[in-house]
Amino acid sequence: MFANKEEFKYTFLQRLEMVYGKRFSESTALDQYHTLGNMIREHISNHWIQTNERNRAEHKKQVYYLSIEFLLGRLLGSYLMNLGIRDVVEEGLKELGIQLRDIEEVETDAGLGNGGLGRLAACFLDSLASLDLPGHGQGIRYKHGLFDQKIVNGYQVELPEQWLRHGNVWEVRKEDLAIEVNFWGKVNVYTENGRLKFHHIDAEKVMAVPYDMPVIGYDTKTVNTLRLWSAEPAKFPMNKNVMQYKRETEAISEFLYPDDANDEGKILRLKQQYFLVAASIGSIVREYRNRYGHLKDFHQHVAIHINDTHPVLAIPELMRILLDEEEMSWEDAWYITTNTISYTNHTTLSEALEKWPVYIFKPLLPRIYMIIEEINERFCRNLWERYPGDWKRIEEMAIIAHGLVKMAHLAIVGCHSVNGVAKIHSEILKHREMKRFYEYFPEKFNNKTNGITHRRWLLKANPELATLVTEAIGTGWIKHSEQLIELKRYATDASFKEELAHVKMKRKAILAKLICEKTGIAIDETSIFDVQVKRLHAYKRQLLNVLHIMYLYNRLKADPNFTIYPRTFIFGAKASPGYHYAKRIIKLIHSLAEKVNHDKQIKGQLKVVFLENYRVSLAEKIFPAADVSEQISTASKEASGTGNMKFMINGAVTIGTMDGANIEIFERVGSDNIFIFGLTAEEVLHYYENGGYHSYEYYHHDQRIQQVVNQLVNGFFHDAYDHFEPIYDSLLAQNDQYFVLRDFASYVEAQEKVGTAYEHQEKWLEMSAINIANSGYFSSDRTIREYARDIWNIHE
Ligand code: 26Y
Repeated sequence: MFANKEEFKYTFLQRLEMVYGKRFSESTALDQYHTLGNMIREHISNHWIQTNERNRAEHKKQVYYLSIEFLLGRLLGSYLMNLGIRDVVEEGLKELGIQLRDIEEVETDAGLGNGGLGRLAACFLDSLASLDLPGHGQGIRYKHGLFDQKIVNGYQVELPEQWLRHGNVWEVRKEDLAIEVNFWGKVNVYTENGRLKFHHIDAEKVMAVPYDMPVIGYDTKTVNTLRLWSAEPAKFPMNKNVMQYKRETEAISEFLYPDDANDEGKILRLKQQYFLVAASIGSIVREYRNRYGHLKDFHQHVAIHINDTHPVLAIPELMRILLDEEEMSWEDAWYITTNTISYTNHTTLSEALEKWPVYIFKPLLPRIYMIIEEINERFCRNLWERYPGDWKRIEEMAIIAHGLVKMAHLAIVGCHSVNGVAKIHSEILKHREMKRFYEYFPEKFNNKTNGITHRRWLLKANPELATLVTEAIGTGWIKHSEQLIELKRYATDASFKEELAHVKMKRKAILAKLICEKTGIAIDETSIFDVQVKRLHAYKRQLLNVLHIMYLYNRLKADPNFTIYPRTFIFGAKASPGYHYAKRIIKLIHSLAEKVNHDKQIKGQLKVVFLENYRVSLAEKIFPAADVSEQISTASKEASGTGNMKFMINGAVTIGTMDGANIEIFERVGSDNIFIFGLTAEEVLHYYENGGYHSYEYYHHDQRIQQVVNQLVNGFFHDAYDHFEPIYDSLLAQNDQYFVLRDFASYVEAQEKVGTAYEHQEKWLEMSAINIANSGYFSSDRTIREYARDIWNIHE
């Protein structure tokens, strides 16, 4: 179709005029974007159909990845790259007088997620398709993705995100494949031919309408599917109040993470979860029945993966279909269900472990609740046999206890595989958080260290560096990321390092320009770009970073002879709307920036920048420009982290704790090429178990700490003098749950080492090159191969 740029130009112009009824000269960037998008969709439609036909004909086992989040970002650039037509298109457009980059910029991010878990799902889709594996995503087509963040006077303001405002060129609505989902009502139980029957009556029906998006792999004909479900009123609603019914129905796919502070919000979240699951399983089963007629060997041809516990109702939903529709025995249904479904845990934080009150659950999903009760009873009976008389243990492990349904327990009991996302995380699950379950089901537990698609995060995001890499080691790394290790021998090659420095400078200049445009802050392009971008959360300790900057500032002010290598501290973070503490940290960063950036006395040695509305497309501009990657979570708290990998592959050096995947980065690059500080996970957990840390002592004994902590409340930040009291209290009155003060001295020391190391450019560039060389392991291709082999049992 686009054999050469002449052909491309011809088709492009013809399509544009045909669809928009205007001359090219009158067209907008948005028209051009839509035209390109439509051309790509047509271009791949044959491969999309063929992929589905091949899957059917070859009876290949299919994987479905169920996730409440898919943080896709922009798709145009990534699809052009994966199809290998970027150059043709770029050159063709140039001859028409337009820049491909400008067209790319009008695409709104598909921001259907809030952080690592959602971006991981998106990276996995790319790897599945690129490895020619039959793996598809299923999620919710939220009308509004994660809120748009505006900063007003230093405070975060949330605006509804509107990614569908101009339509979505990548999707195909498939109304004929809609699935009916049932809520509320009651269950009639009766006997028929000696079998118990369950009849769900008076249910409120909701239509789940699928929108399919193609997932185009790199340099392959495989086109998988991401199916996103939209909630619509049923054709013939039985409800009295039709308007209210319509509103309530559409609310299901309106927002990602509606506020769940009250019961109404909780009901809506649980509705979303069941909606996703019932629609996904419903469509998988329907397709399967069409092909095989019955569900007896379902687990041999289908694998369903649940991304955290949010889609865990897949377990009782599949049971419901096998029991009530297929009329299987409990034992057969259970065997098929547990052998089909597998589960990844992404956190050990107790506030993120989902527990639903029975009083909400039972009326909303009456039949599903009955099935969970039965699963729980059978499980508890087994526990009783194994641990007779051990009430405490059984109570601890039960799926329903004290009026709550524990979703993680349901996941472990109902899946054949449970995995953590980094070595240390999986160990913590086995030996602490899920210890009892590991004792009972040791064979289920395994680790799959996270990865990122190196194609988006290096090849697409940083073409300058990608070209340099290719010049050194050829193009093999694009499909085989492990080949990046061949860069190791260039780590001491002077001309390679010179090029590397050049590329980094170029990317820093691009980011500096963007920062200036967005914030008005002029930054020194030769300063160290020290970056912390991630969700805002106490455990991620943006506060530790801030306190260190305050300390540097104080020192520069107090001692005119003290100098540092100039540094620009760059932040990007959204705070979840109800998380007031996190929002205060955002304000704190802004207040600090205000003070530091305008202080002539420190002679531009320090700058603080907050980039608003951090999201995938912005991330792609930040990672390539970073010198230092801040991965400073309280050890044991960050399950893995994946930003750390995106920095590493772009040649940034990590300053971090021994937490999550940092540990595996450390193991690969060695202690000379990473800056590690702070308590270990063992030490942190020991403190938690023995209550041994007293933050006040650290405050009392360390003048530097005392000064910066006092400055939170003593009028130092005069624009918000009483706004930071809760932060002050978290550090002292609440005894610093995240060990910020405990790790402060060690962090300062590590930061000093960073500054010194950077001054030795030759050595620094060597560190940078070694980081890139060792990043191949952290490709999601590797991760997906492991899932495919160990958990899903699927093959190309
Ligand atoms: C439902 C609600 C309580 C909830 C909403 C979102 C619970 C969890 C989440 C999201 C969690 C998340 O993004 N976790 C991150 O997953 C990444 C991918 O595995 C990890 O790298 C990262 O450490 C972890 O915080």
